[in-house]
Amino acid sequence: MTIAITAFESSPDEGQGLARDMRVRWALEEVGQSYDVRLLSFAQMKEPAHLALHPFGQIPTYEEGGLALFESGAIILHIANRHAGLLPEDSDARERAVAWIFAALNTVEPPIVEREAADLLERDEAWYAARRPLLDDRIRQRLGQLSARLGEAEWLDGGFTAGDLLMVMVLRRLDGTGLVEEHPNLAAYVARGEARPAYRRAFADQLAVFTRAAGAR
Ligand code: GTB
Repeated sequence: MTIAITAFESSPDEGQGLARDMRVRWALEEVGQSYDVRLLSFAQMKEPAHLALHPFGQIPTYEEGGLALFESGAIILHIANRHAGLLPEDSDARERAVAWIFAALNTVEPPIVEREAADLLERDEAWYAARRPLLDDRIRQRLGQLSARLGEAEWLDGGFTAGDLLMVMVLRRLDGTGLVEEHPNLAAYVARGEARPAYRRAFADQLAVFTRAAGAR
């Protein structure tokens, strides 16, 4: 069955893998599923046709036959449940991998998003300078805890899982901040994720959207 996902037609990072379709692309590459990509402008994301797929008018979405999904976590979980390669066979290990999916999205990502939002929307506020170090500290606390748990292991719980995929993607949002580099084991963990052939194919495909667009201009 053909799989179709949606992605940004143009993105602030110009295809550096930060927009959330990258997670879905990477998961599909890991399990060896081909897919089509429908590129959307910001205006198209808010039109009724897209709102029928995604109530919040965002990317990514995922369509496969009669199934339409939104929310990158739900999409990754669906792919991981349907295809071998992203969740362990053992049922307890599988549930723990799902816990890491939630940890990435619900525990580690929120303070990172909060910091990004502050930089984007609150720079001119009188309290921005005072609040910013607090936001960094909230992230540092999570990274310290994650680093302690990872230790010298390659992945968070045994072999590579969808939990690692999402955790690496979430940590990549801190590129350029130096916060991940405060923990060499976390920096090496992200580098291991980025070195996976499936990641590299997904990254190249996302980047190609923007290099093609630049070439056409
Ligand atoms: N919880 C949802 C999910 O996980 O799927 C969040 C989806 C979401 O935030 N989508 C963003 C979006 O569609 C794109 S990924 N935004 C448009 C809108 O809300 O109108 C967020 C993102 C985009 C670009 C960068 N970047 O260029 O650095 C980083 C992150």
